[in-house]
Amino acid sequence: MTTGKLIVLEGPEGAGKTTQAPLVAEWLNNSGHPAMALREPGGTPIGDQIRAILLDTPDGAVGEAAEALLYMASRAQLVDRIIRPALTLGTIVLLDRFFLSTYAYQVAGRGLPEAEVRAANQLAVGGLVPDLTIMLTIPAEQGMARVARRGAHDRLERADREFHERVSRAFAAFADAEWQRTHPECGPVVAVDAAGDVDAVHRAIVKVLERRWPESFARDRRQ
Ligand code: Z5A
Repeated sequence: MTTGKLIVLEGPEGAGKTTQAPLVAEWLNNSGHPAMALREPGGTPIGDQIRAILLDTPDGAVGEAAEALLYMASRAQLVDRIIRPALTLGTIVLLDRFFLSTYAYQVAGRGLPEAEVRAANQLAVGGLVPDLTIMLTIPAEQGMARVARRGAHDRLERADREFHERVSRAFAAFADAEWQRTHPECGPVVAVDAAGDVDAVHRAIVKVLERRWPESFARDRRQ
């Protein structure tokens, strides 16, 4: 493999993105494909400061437009300083959340205008399109139950039920072929059922990668 790939993991809270991203990176590294796992917001010193503002600030203190632009600022820094250089070196980047999260939370959830958010994202990523997004799907109650078992609740996780329902419906729509056709900036999206245990979800993700790039990944399994 001479150039890297940007593979995004998306889905609602508790779907297992943060659990799966390092597992997939490890599987790729063990198969001889240099890979790294990153997350949004964060992943750079400035992005980590933005993450603290976004997730630790009391409800209502960050306005909706400011919130969207802070996500974009973290993303711009991550793309410029880490993701593009890594892709140039041939690294596969497993990214926990990207622009689809902005569509789900800021556009569908908060109600910000799609065209303006899309333009801001274009400035942030400079035309970078994921090679693949794996959308982890899980019933909202099951995902929230996982998060509740974990204990800590950040500001967004405490947002009201209707907000979470709008976010869930948005994530469900992203795997739809027509939605993808009209949102080429998000690249191809493949849904994976994330309701099973950690190993089952990991195997399902690996299968998607093997099917998508058999020349790169399926061969490794036969060796
Ligand atoms: N956000 C936004 O609004 N706009 C944007 O543009 C972007 C983000 C990029 C980031 O929070 C917040 O930013 C997020 C959206 C918003 N907020 N909300 N709400 P984060 O990074 O702190 O958290 P998250 O991305 O939402 O992660 P999460 O809630 O932790 O979900 P997850 O990563 O999909 O799940 P997990 O951490 O891997 O697992 C959750 C728990 O379930 C944990 O205890 C695991 O051990 C357990 N788990 C994981 N997989 C399984 C399976 N298969 N079975 C059983 N238990 C499991």
